[in-house]
Amino acid sequence: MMLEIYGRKNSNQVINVMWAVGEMGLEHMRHNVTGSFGGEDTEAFGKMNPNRLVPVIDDNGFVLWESYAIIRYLTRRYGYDSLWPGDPQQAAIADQWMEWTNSLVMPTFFPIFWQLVRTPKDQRDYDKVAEMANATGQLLQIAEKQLEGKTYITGDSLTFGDIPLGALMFKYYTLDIERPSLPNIEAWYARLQERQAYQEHCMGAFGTSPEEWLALEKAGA
Ligand SMILES: N[C@@H](CCC(=O)N[C@@H](CS)C(=O)NCC(=O)O)C(=O)O
Repeated sequence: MMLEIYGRKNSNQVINVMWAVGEMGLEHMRHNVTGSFGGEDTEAFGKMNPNRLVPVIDDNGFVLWESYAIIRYLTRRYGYDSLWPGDPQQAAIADQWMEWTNSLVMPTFFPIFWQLVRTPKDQRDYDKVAEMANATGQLLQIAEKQLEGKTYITGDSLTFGDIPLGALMFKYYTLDIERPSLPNIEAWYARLQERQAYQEHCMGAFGTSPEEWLALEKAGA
């Protein structure tokens, strides 16, 4: 038995988990579920996750859903003293940035992705895109300050605190939106792009329309 991960690789929450798995070099098997692959309606999947959402993991019989809980579990178990800082206060700071990304950045930034990728061009609200891009830029000033003089979000090495925000940076810097100058974030993003696991899991092409998105998903992008 090995670690099994259920979720299509273009799902944002699956991307976060896969990046962590890749950084730790965990032997695993991933199964495509949801999106054009379907599979979330089966009895077996409903037993694993009654919400019928991805990601879900099965770690030798231990089943867990909710991507942040999964990342915390995997890094604490398999990445202790590296992706999961051994010092409890450092771990708490990593957790703080993960939660911050979830509670403030996701609801501000992700609607832009839905507008510019998952919504047909003639139905897009470009005023909303501009407004949310401006709000995202302001929010990122907070991470910009945190990254001053640091290599990664909590200090010298990558931790789980880098994962949710770091994974979003590929979308943030690929989408056609206005961005303020954020030198510390740009340098951090450049460092992330040098990491093999980031390239493999976070930099998948997502297209500029629902049709392109679907074609890339089917092609296994
Ligand atoms: N809070 C949950 C959210 C899970 C979620 O909404 N997953 C999405 C993909 S990112 C999903 O399964 N959507 C159904 C679908 O893609 O068909 C988590 O972080 O795991």
